[in-house]
Amino acid sequence: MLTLYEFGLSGNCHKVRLLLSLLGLQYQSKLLNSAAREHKRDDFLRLNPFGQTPVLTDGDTVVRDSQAILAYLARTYGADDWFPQDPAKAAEVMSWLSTAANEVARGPNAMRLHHKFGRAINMDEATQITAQLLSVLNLHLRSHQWLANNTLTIADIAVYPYIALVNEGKFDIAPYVYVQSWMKRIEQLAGYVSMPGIQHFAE
Ligand SMILES: N[C@@H](CCC(=O)N[C@@H](CS)C(=O)NCC(=O)O)C(=O)O
Repeated sequence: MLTLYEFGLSGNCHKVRLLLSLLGLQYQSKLLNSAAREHKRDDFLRLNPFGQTPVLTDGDTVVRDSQAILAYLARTYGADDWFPQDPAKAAEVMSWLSTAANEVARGPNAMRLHHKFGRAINMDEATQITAQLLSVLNLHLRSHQWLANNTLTIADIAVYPYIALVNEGKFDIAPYVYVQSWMKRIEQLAGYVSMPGIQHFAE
């Protein structure tokens, strides 16, 4: 049985929900109460010593970190394209997983944490990272349908949520038309699931 320990409003948790749904996998959701700091309790810290969601358990296997969970699910339950065995293709996916953990986290995720949850951040830095990230994505997606290997992979799933939530960080995505078309393609996938706050581009 797959169990996802999650926060309802977390984009990192949404990556996992989205892939679980696209793969048609059943799972049990354990919603943690962040206000009650359930993610800092001993029983949860045994699963993730960083005290962060998401965490996925699959029988005795415990996986922390959204990128690691996507990789685990893809290799365990998905077709090879999702996260290929081929080293060069895997590296291309990995490069975008790193972008999700770095630029996406320090840019659009940080801006949303500030505007939606009141987190103190360096706004100039986060805005500059977000603008550069969206420019890079827009240029890439001008000539590619998907982020890696010209096919849908976990790279798209890892980067998508905080870009789709960028309006909650008060960043204007209007100029980035190729990014919007990519988000529309993701929204139209069979099994797509949304979350509160996501801006939709598909009619
Ligand atoms: N690199 C981690 C980051 C996880 C993360 O920052 N989780 C947030 C929710 S989106 C969290 O649990 N924050 C609570 C805390 O850090 O105390 C991942 O991708 O899963």
